[in-house]
Amino acid sequence: MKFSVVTAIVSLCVLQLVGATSAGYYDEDNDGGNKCMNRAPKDPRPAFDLNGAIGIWSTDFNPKNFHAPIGTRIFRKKITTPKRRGMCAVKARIIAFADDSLKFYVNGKVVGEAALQKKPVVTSFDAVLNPSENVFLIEGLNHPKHRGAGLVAAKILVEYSNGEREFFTTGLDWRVCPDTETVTAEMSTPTFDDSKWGPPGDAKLSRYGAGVTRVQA
Ligand SMILES: [Ca+2]
Repeated sequence: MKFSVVTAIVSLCVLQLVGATSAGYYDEDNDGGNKCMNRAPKDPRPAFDLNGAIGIWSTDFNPKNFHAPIGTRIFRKKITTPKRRGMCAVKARIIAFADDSLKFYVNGKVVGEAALQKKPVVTSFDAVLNPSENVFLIEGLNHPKHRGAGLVAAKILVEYSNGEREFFTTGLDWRVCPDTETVTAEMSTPTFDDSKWGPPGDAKLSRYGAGVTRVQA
């Protein structure tokens, strides 16, 4: 009886490991021969807010009153993270803030959305990552009902397979599309050339206050 219980526990652990791998958190085929340990971070997830993030928009907003033209703006950032034995990106927890709404894409898939509300909106969600190279797109909308400012901001908490974590945020190193309001699949490919896109402007996230840019841990 004792042996059976132990066997059952061991079998369950093996099944969980197989499940984690097949869920796509870790793609061995794309690992280039490196073996990444797939284990959860040791300590609880930290409190989560937008500290350190820069609110961005296209540079056609008015810096005197921060009013921006109505419409959609598309922001892009490819992030390449270290890939060595025991450390590849597994997943990300993301907090995102929008005036007035946004869709958040990771590697071409919508992973989160901040739907239009009466006030600027903050939301958080998780996303599965590729081991090293990931493309992030934010489709932000300054809605005709609300007008005024346009802004998106995000913090991306990358969790690595060895239990380490690292933050990335929106900033002036992101790119903003100058000539279309329509997201295409091509924009999310790692090889997409965004050199003709422009740098965004700093849309002053601090104007909104800390209370609206924080989610529960
Ligand atoms: Ca607005």
